Amino acid sequence: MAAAKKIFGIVLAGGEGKRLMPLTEDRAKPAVPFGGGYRLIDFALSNLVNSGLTQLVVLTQYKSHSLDRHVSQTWRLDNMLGSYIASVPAQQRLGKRWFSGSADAILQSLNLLRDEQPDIVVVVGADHVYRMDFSQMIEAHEASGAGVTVAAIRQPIGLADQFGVIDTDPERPDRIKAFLEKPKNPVGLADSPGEVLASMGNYVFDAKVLMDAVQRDGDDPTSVHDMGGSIVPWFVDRDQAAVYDLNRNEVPGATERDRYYWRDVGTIDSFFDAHQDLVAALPIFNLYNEDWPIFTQQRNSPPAKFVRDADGGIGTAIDSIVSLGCIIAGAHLERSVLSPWVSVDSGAKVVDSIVFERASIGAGAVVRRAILDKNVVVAPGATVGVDHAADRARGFTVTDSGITVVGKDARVD
Ligand code: ADQ
Repeated sequence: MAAAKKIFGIVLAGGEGKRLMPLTEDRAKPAVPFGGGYRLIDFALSNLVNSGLTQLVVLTQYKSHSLDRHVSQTWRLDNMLGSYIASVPAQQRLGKRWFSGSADAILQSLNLLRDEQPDIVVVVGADHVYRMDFSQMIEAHEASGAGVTVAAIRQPIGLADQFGVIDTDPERPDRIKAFLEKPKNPVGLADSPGEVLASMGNYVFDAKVLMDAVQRDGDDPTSVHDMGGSIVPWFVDRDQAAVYDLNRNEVPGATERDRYYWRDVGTIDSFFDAHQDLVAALPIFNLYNEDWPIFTQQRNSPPAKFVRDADGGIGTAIDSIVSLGCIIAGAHLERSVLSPWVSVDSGAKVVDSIVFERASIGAGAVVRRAILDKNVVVAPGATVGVDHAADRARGFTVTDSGITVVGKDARVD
């Protein structure tokens, strides 16, 4: 019997996440809380671990403290048979500089690959919400004979300028004929002009091929040194890039609604919308799939509690997610997601909102279409998301679509 191939996973987690400001003011994008108790990176790591990968590194750089802490406290494989998940900061191995792009991050971490000597390397981004079984993509990669395989999903053409857009040859639909990183004038798919085939930012490489590629890229002064901007196009130009459409992927327990679900939550609007996908009675993305769990830190916290207030007002929540440690006292929540240890007092209303850990919302306050970061205090009777001019005047971010974001530790009077 042939020895099993050794597979190594690299999670690219150094992105700055500028378009998620102010949520990324103090933390790397992969550490942004999501869905109550999770961090964005939990989705990538859960998918890799559920796919059977047990040697994983997380390459960090920008404001990585909270990300490092989350990875080291939560993602502990027990080192049996060499399993581990390690968070690796930019180490300046090639001179005193940070990573200049995602390919450079791998180049500067090549010692990890030299030490482990894997056969196959799976490289993934850290800031998407989805389920995917990478073992099926690895099989497809090996069958294709290509140097790299790029995971892809159809996306609306209006979003094409955020993605690598893939064109395939109808004669050989698994090969990438052309790859344009974030094109301004994209062409829609022949069978669906309103869509493009977008790279998910997840790649499978033969290890040696990846090592050669990032080294060659590092020697090229004209390169932008990132995976989508330089590495993938190099393989495409040599007819060495294959595509793996997520619609081929079968994840245990997936529902008809979420089997082809993938969201880049890189903007406040997309982050907000992805939360709305969680809260409906029939969620578009189902967190309750025990066959392909999304793992996160398990806290020693009491359950959420809903109580009457002193005047007999009833604490209620409809179409909402309420995490451990929350107390809802005579207040009403609707289509909202609360992280652990949030308190909401008498008569307050929280509608269409996302509230991070340890925020507190005082009696009679109204929070509407808003995101409140960690430790935000909304004073009794105050409002957020009700008067956008007043929100802006208080220094809060308000998006064009009318979502108000209140940064960490702020007090709202
Ligand atoms: P982007 O996400 O815009 O597009 P990039 O900024 O390179 O590309 O980020 C990719 C991943 O690498 C993210 O997880 C990010 O956190 C991480 N990263 C970025 N710079 C890094 C660095 N210096 N060190 C470590 N990690 C770093 C990419 C692809 C597109 C694809 C989209 C899908 O380039 O082709 O369509 O992802 O969202």
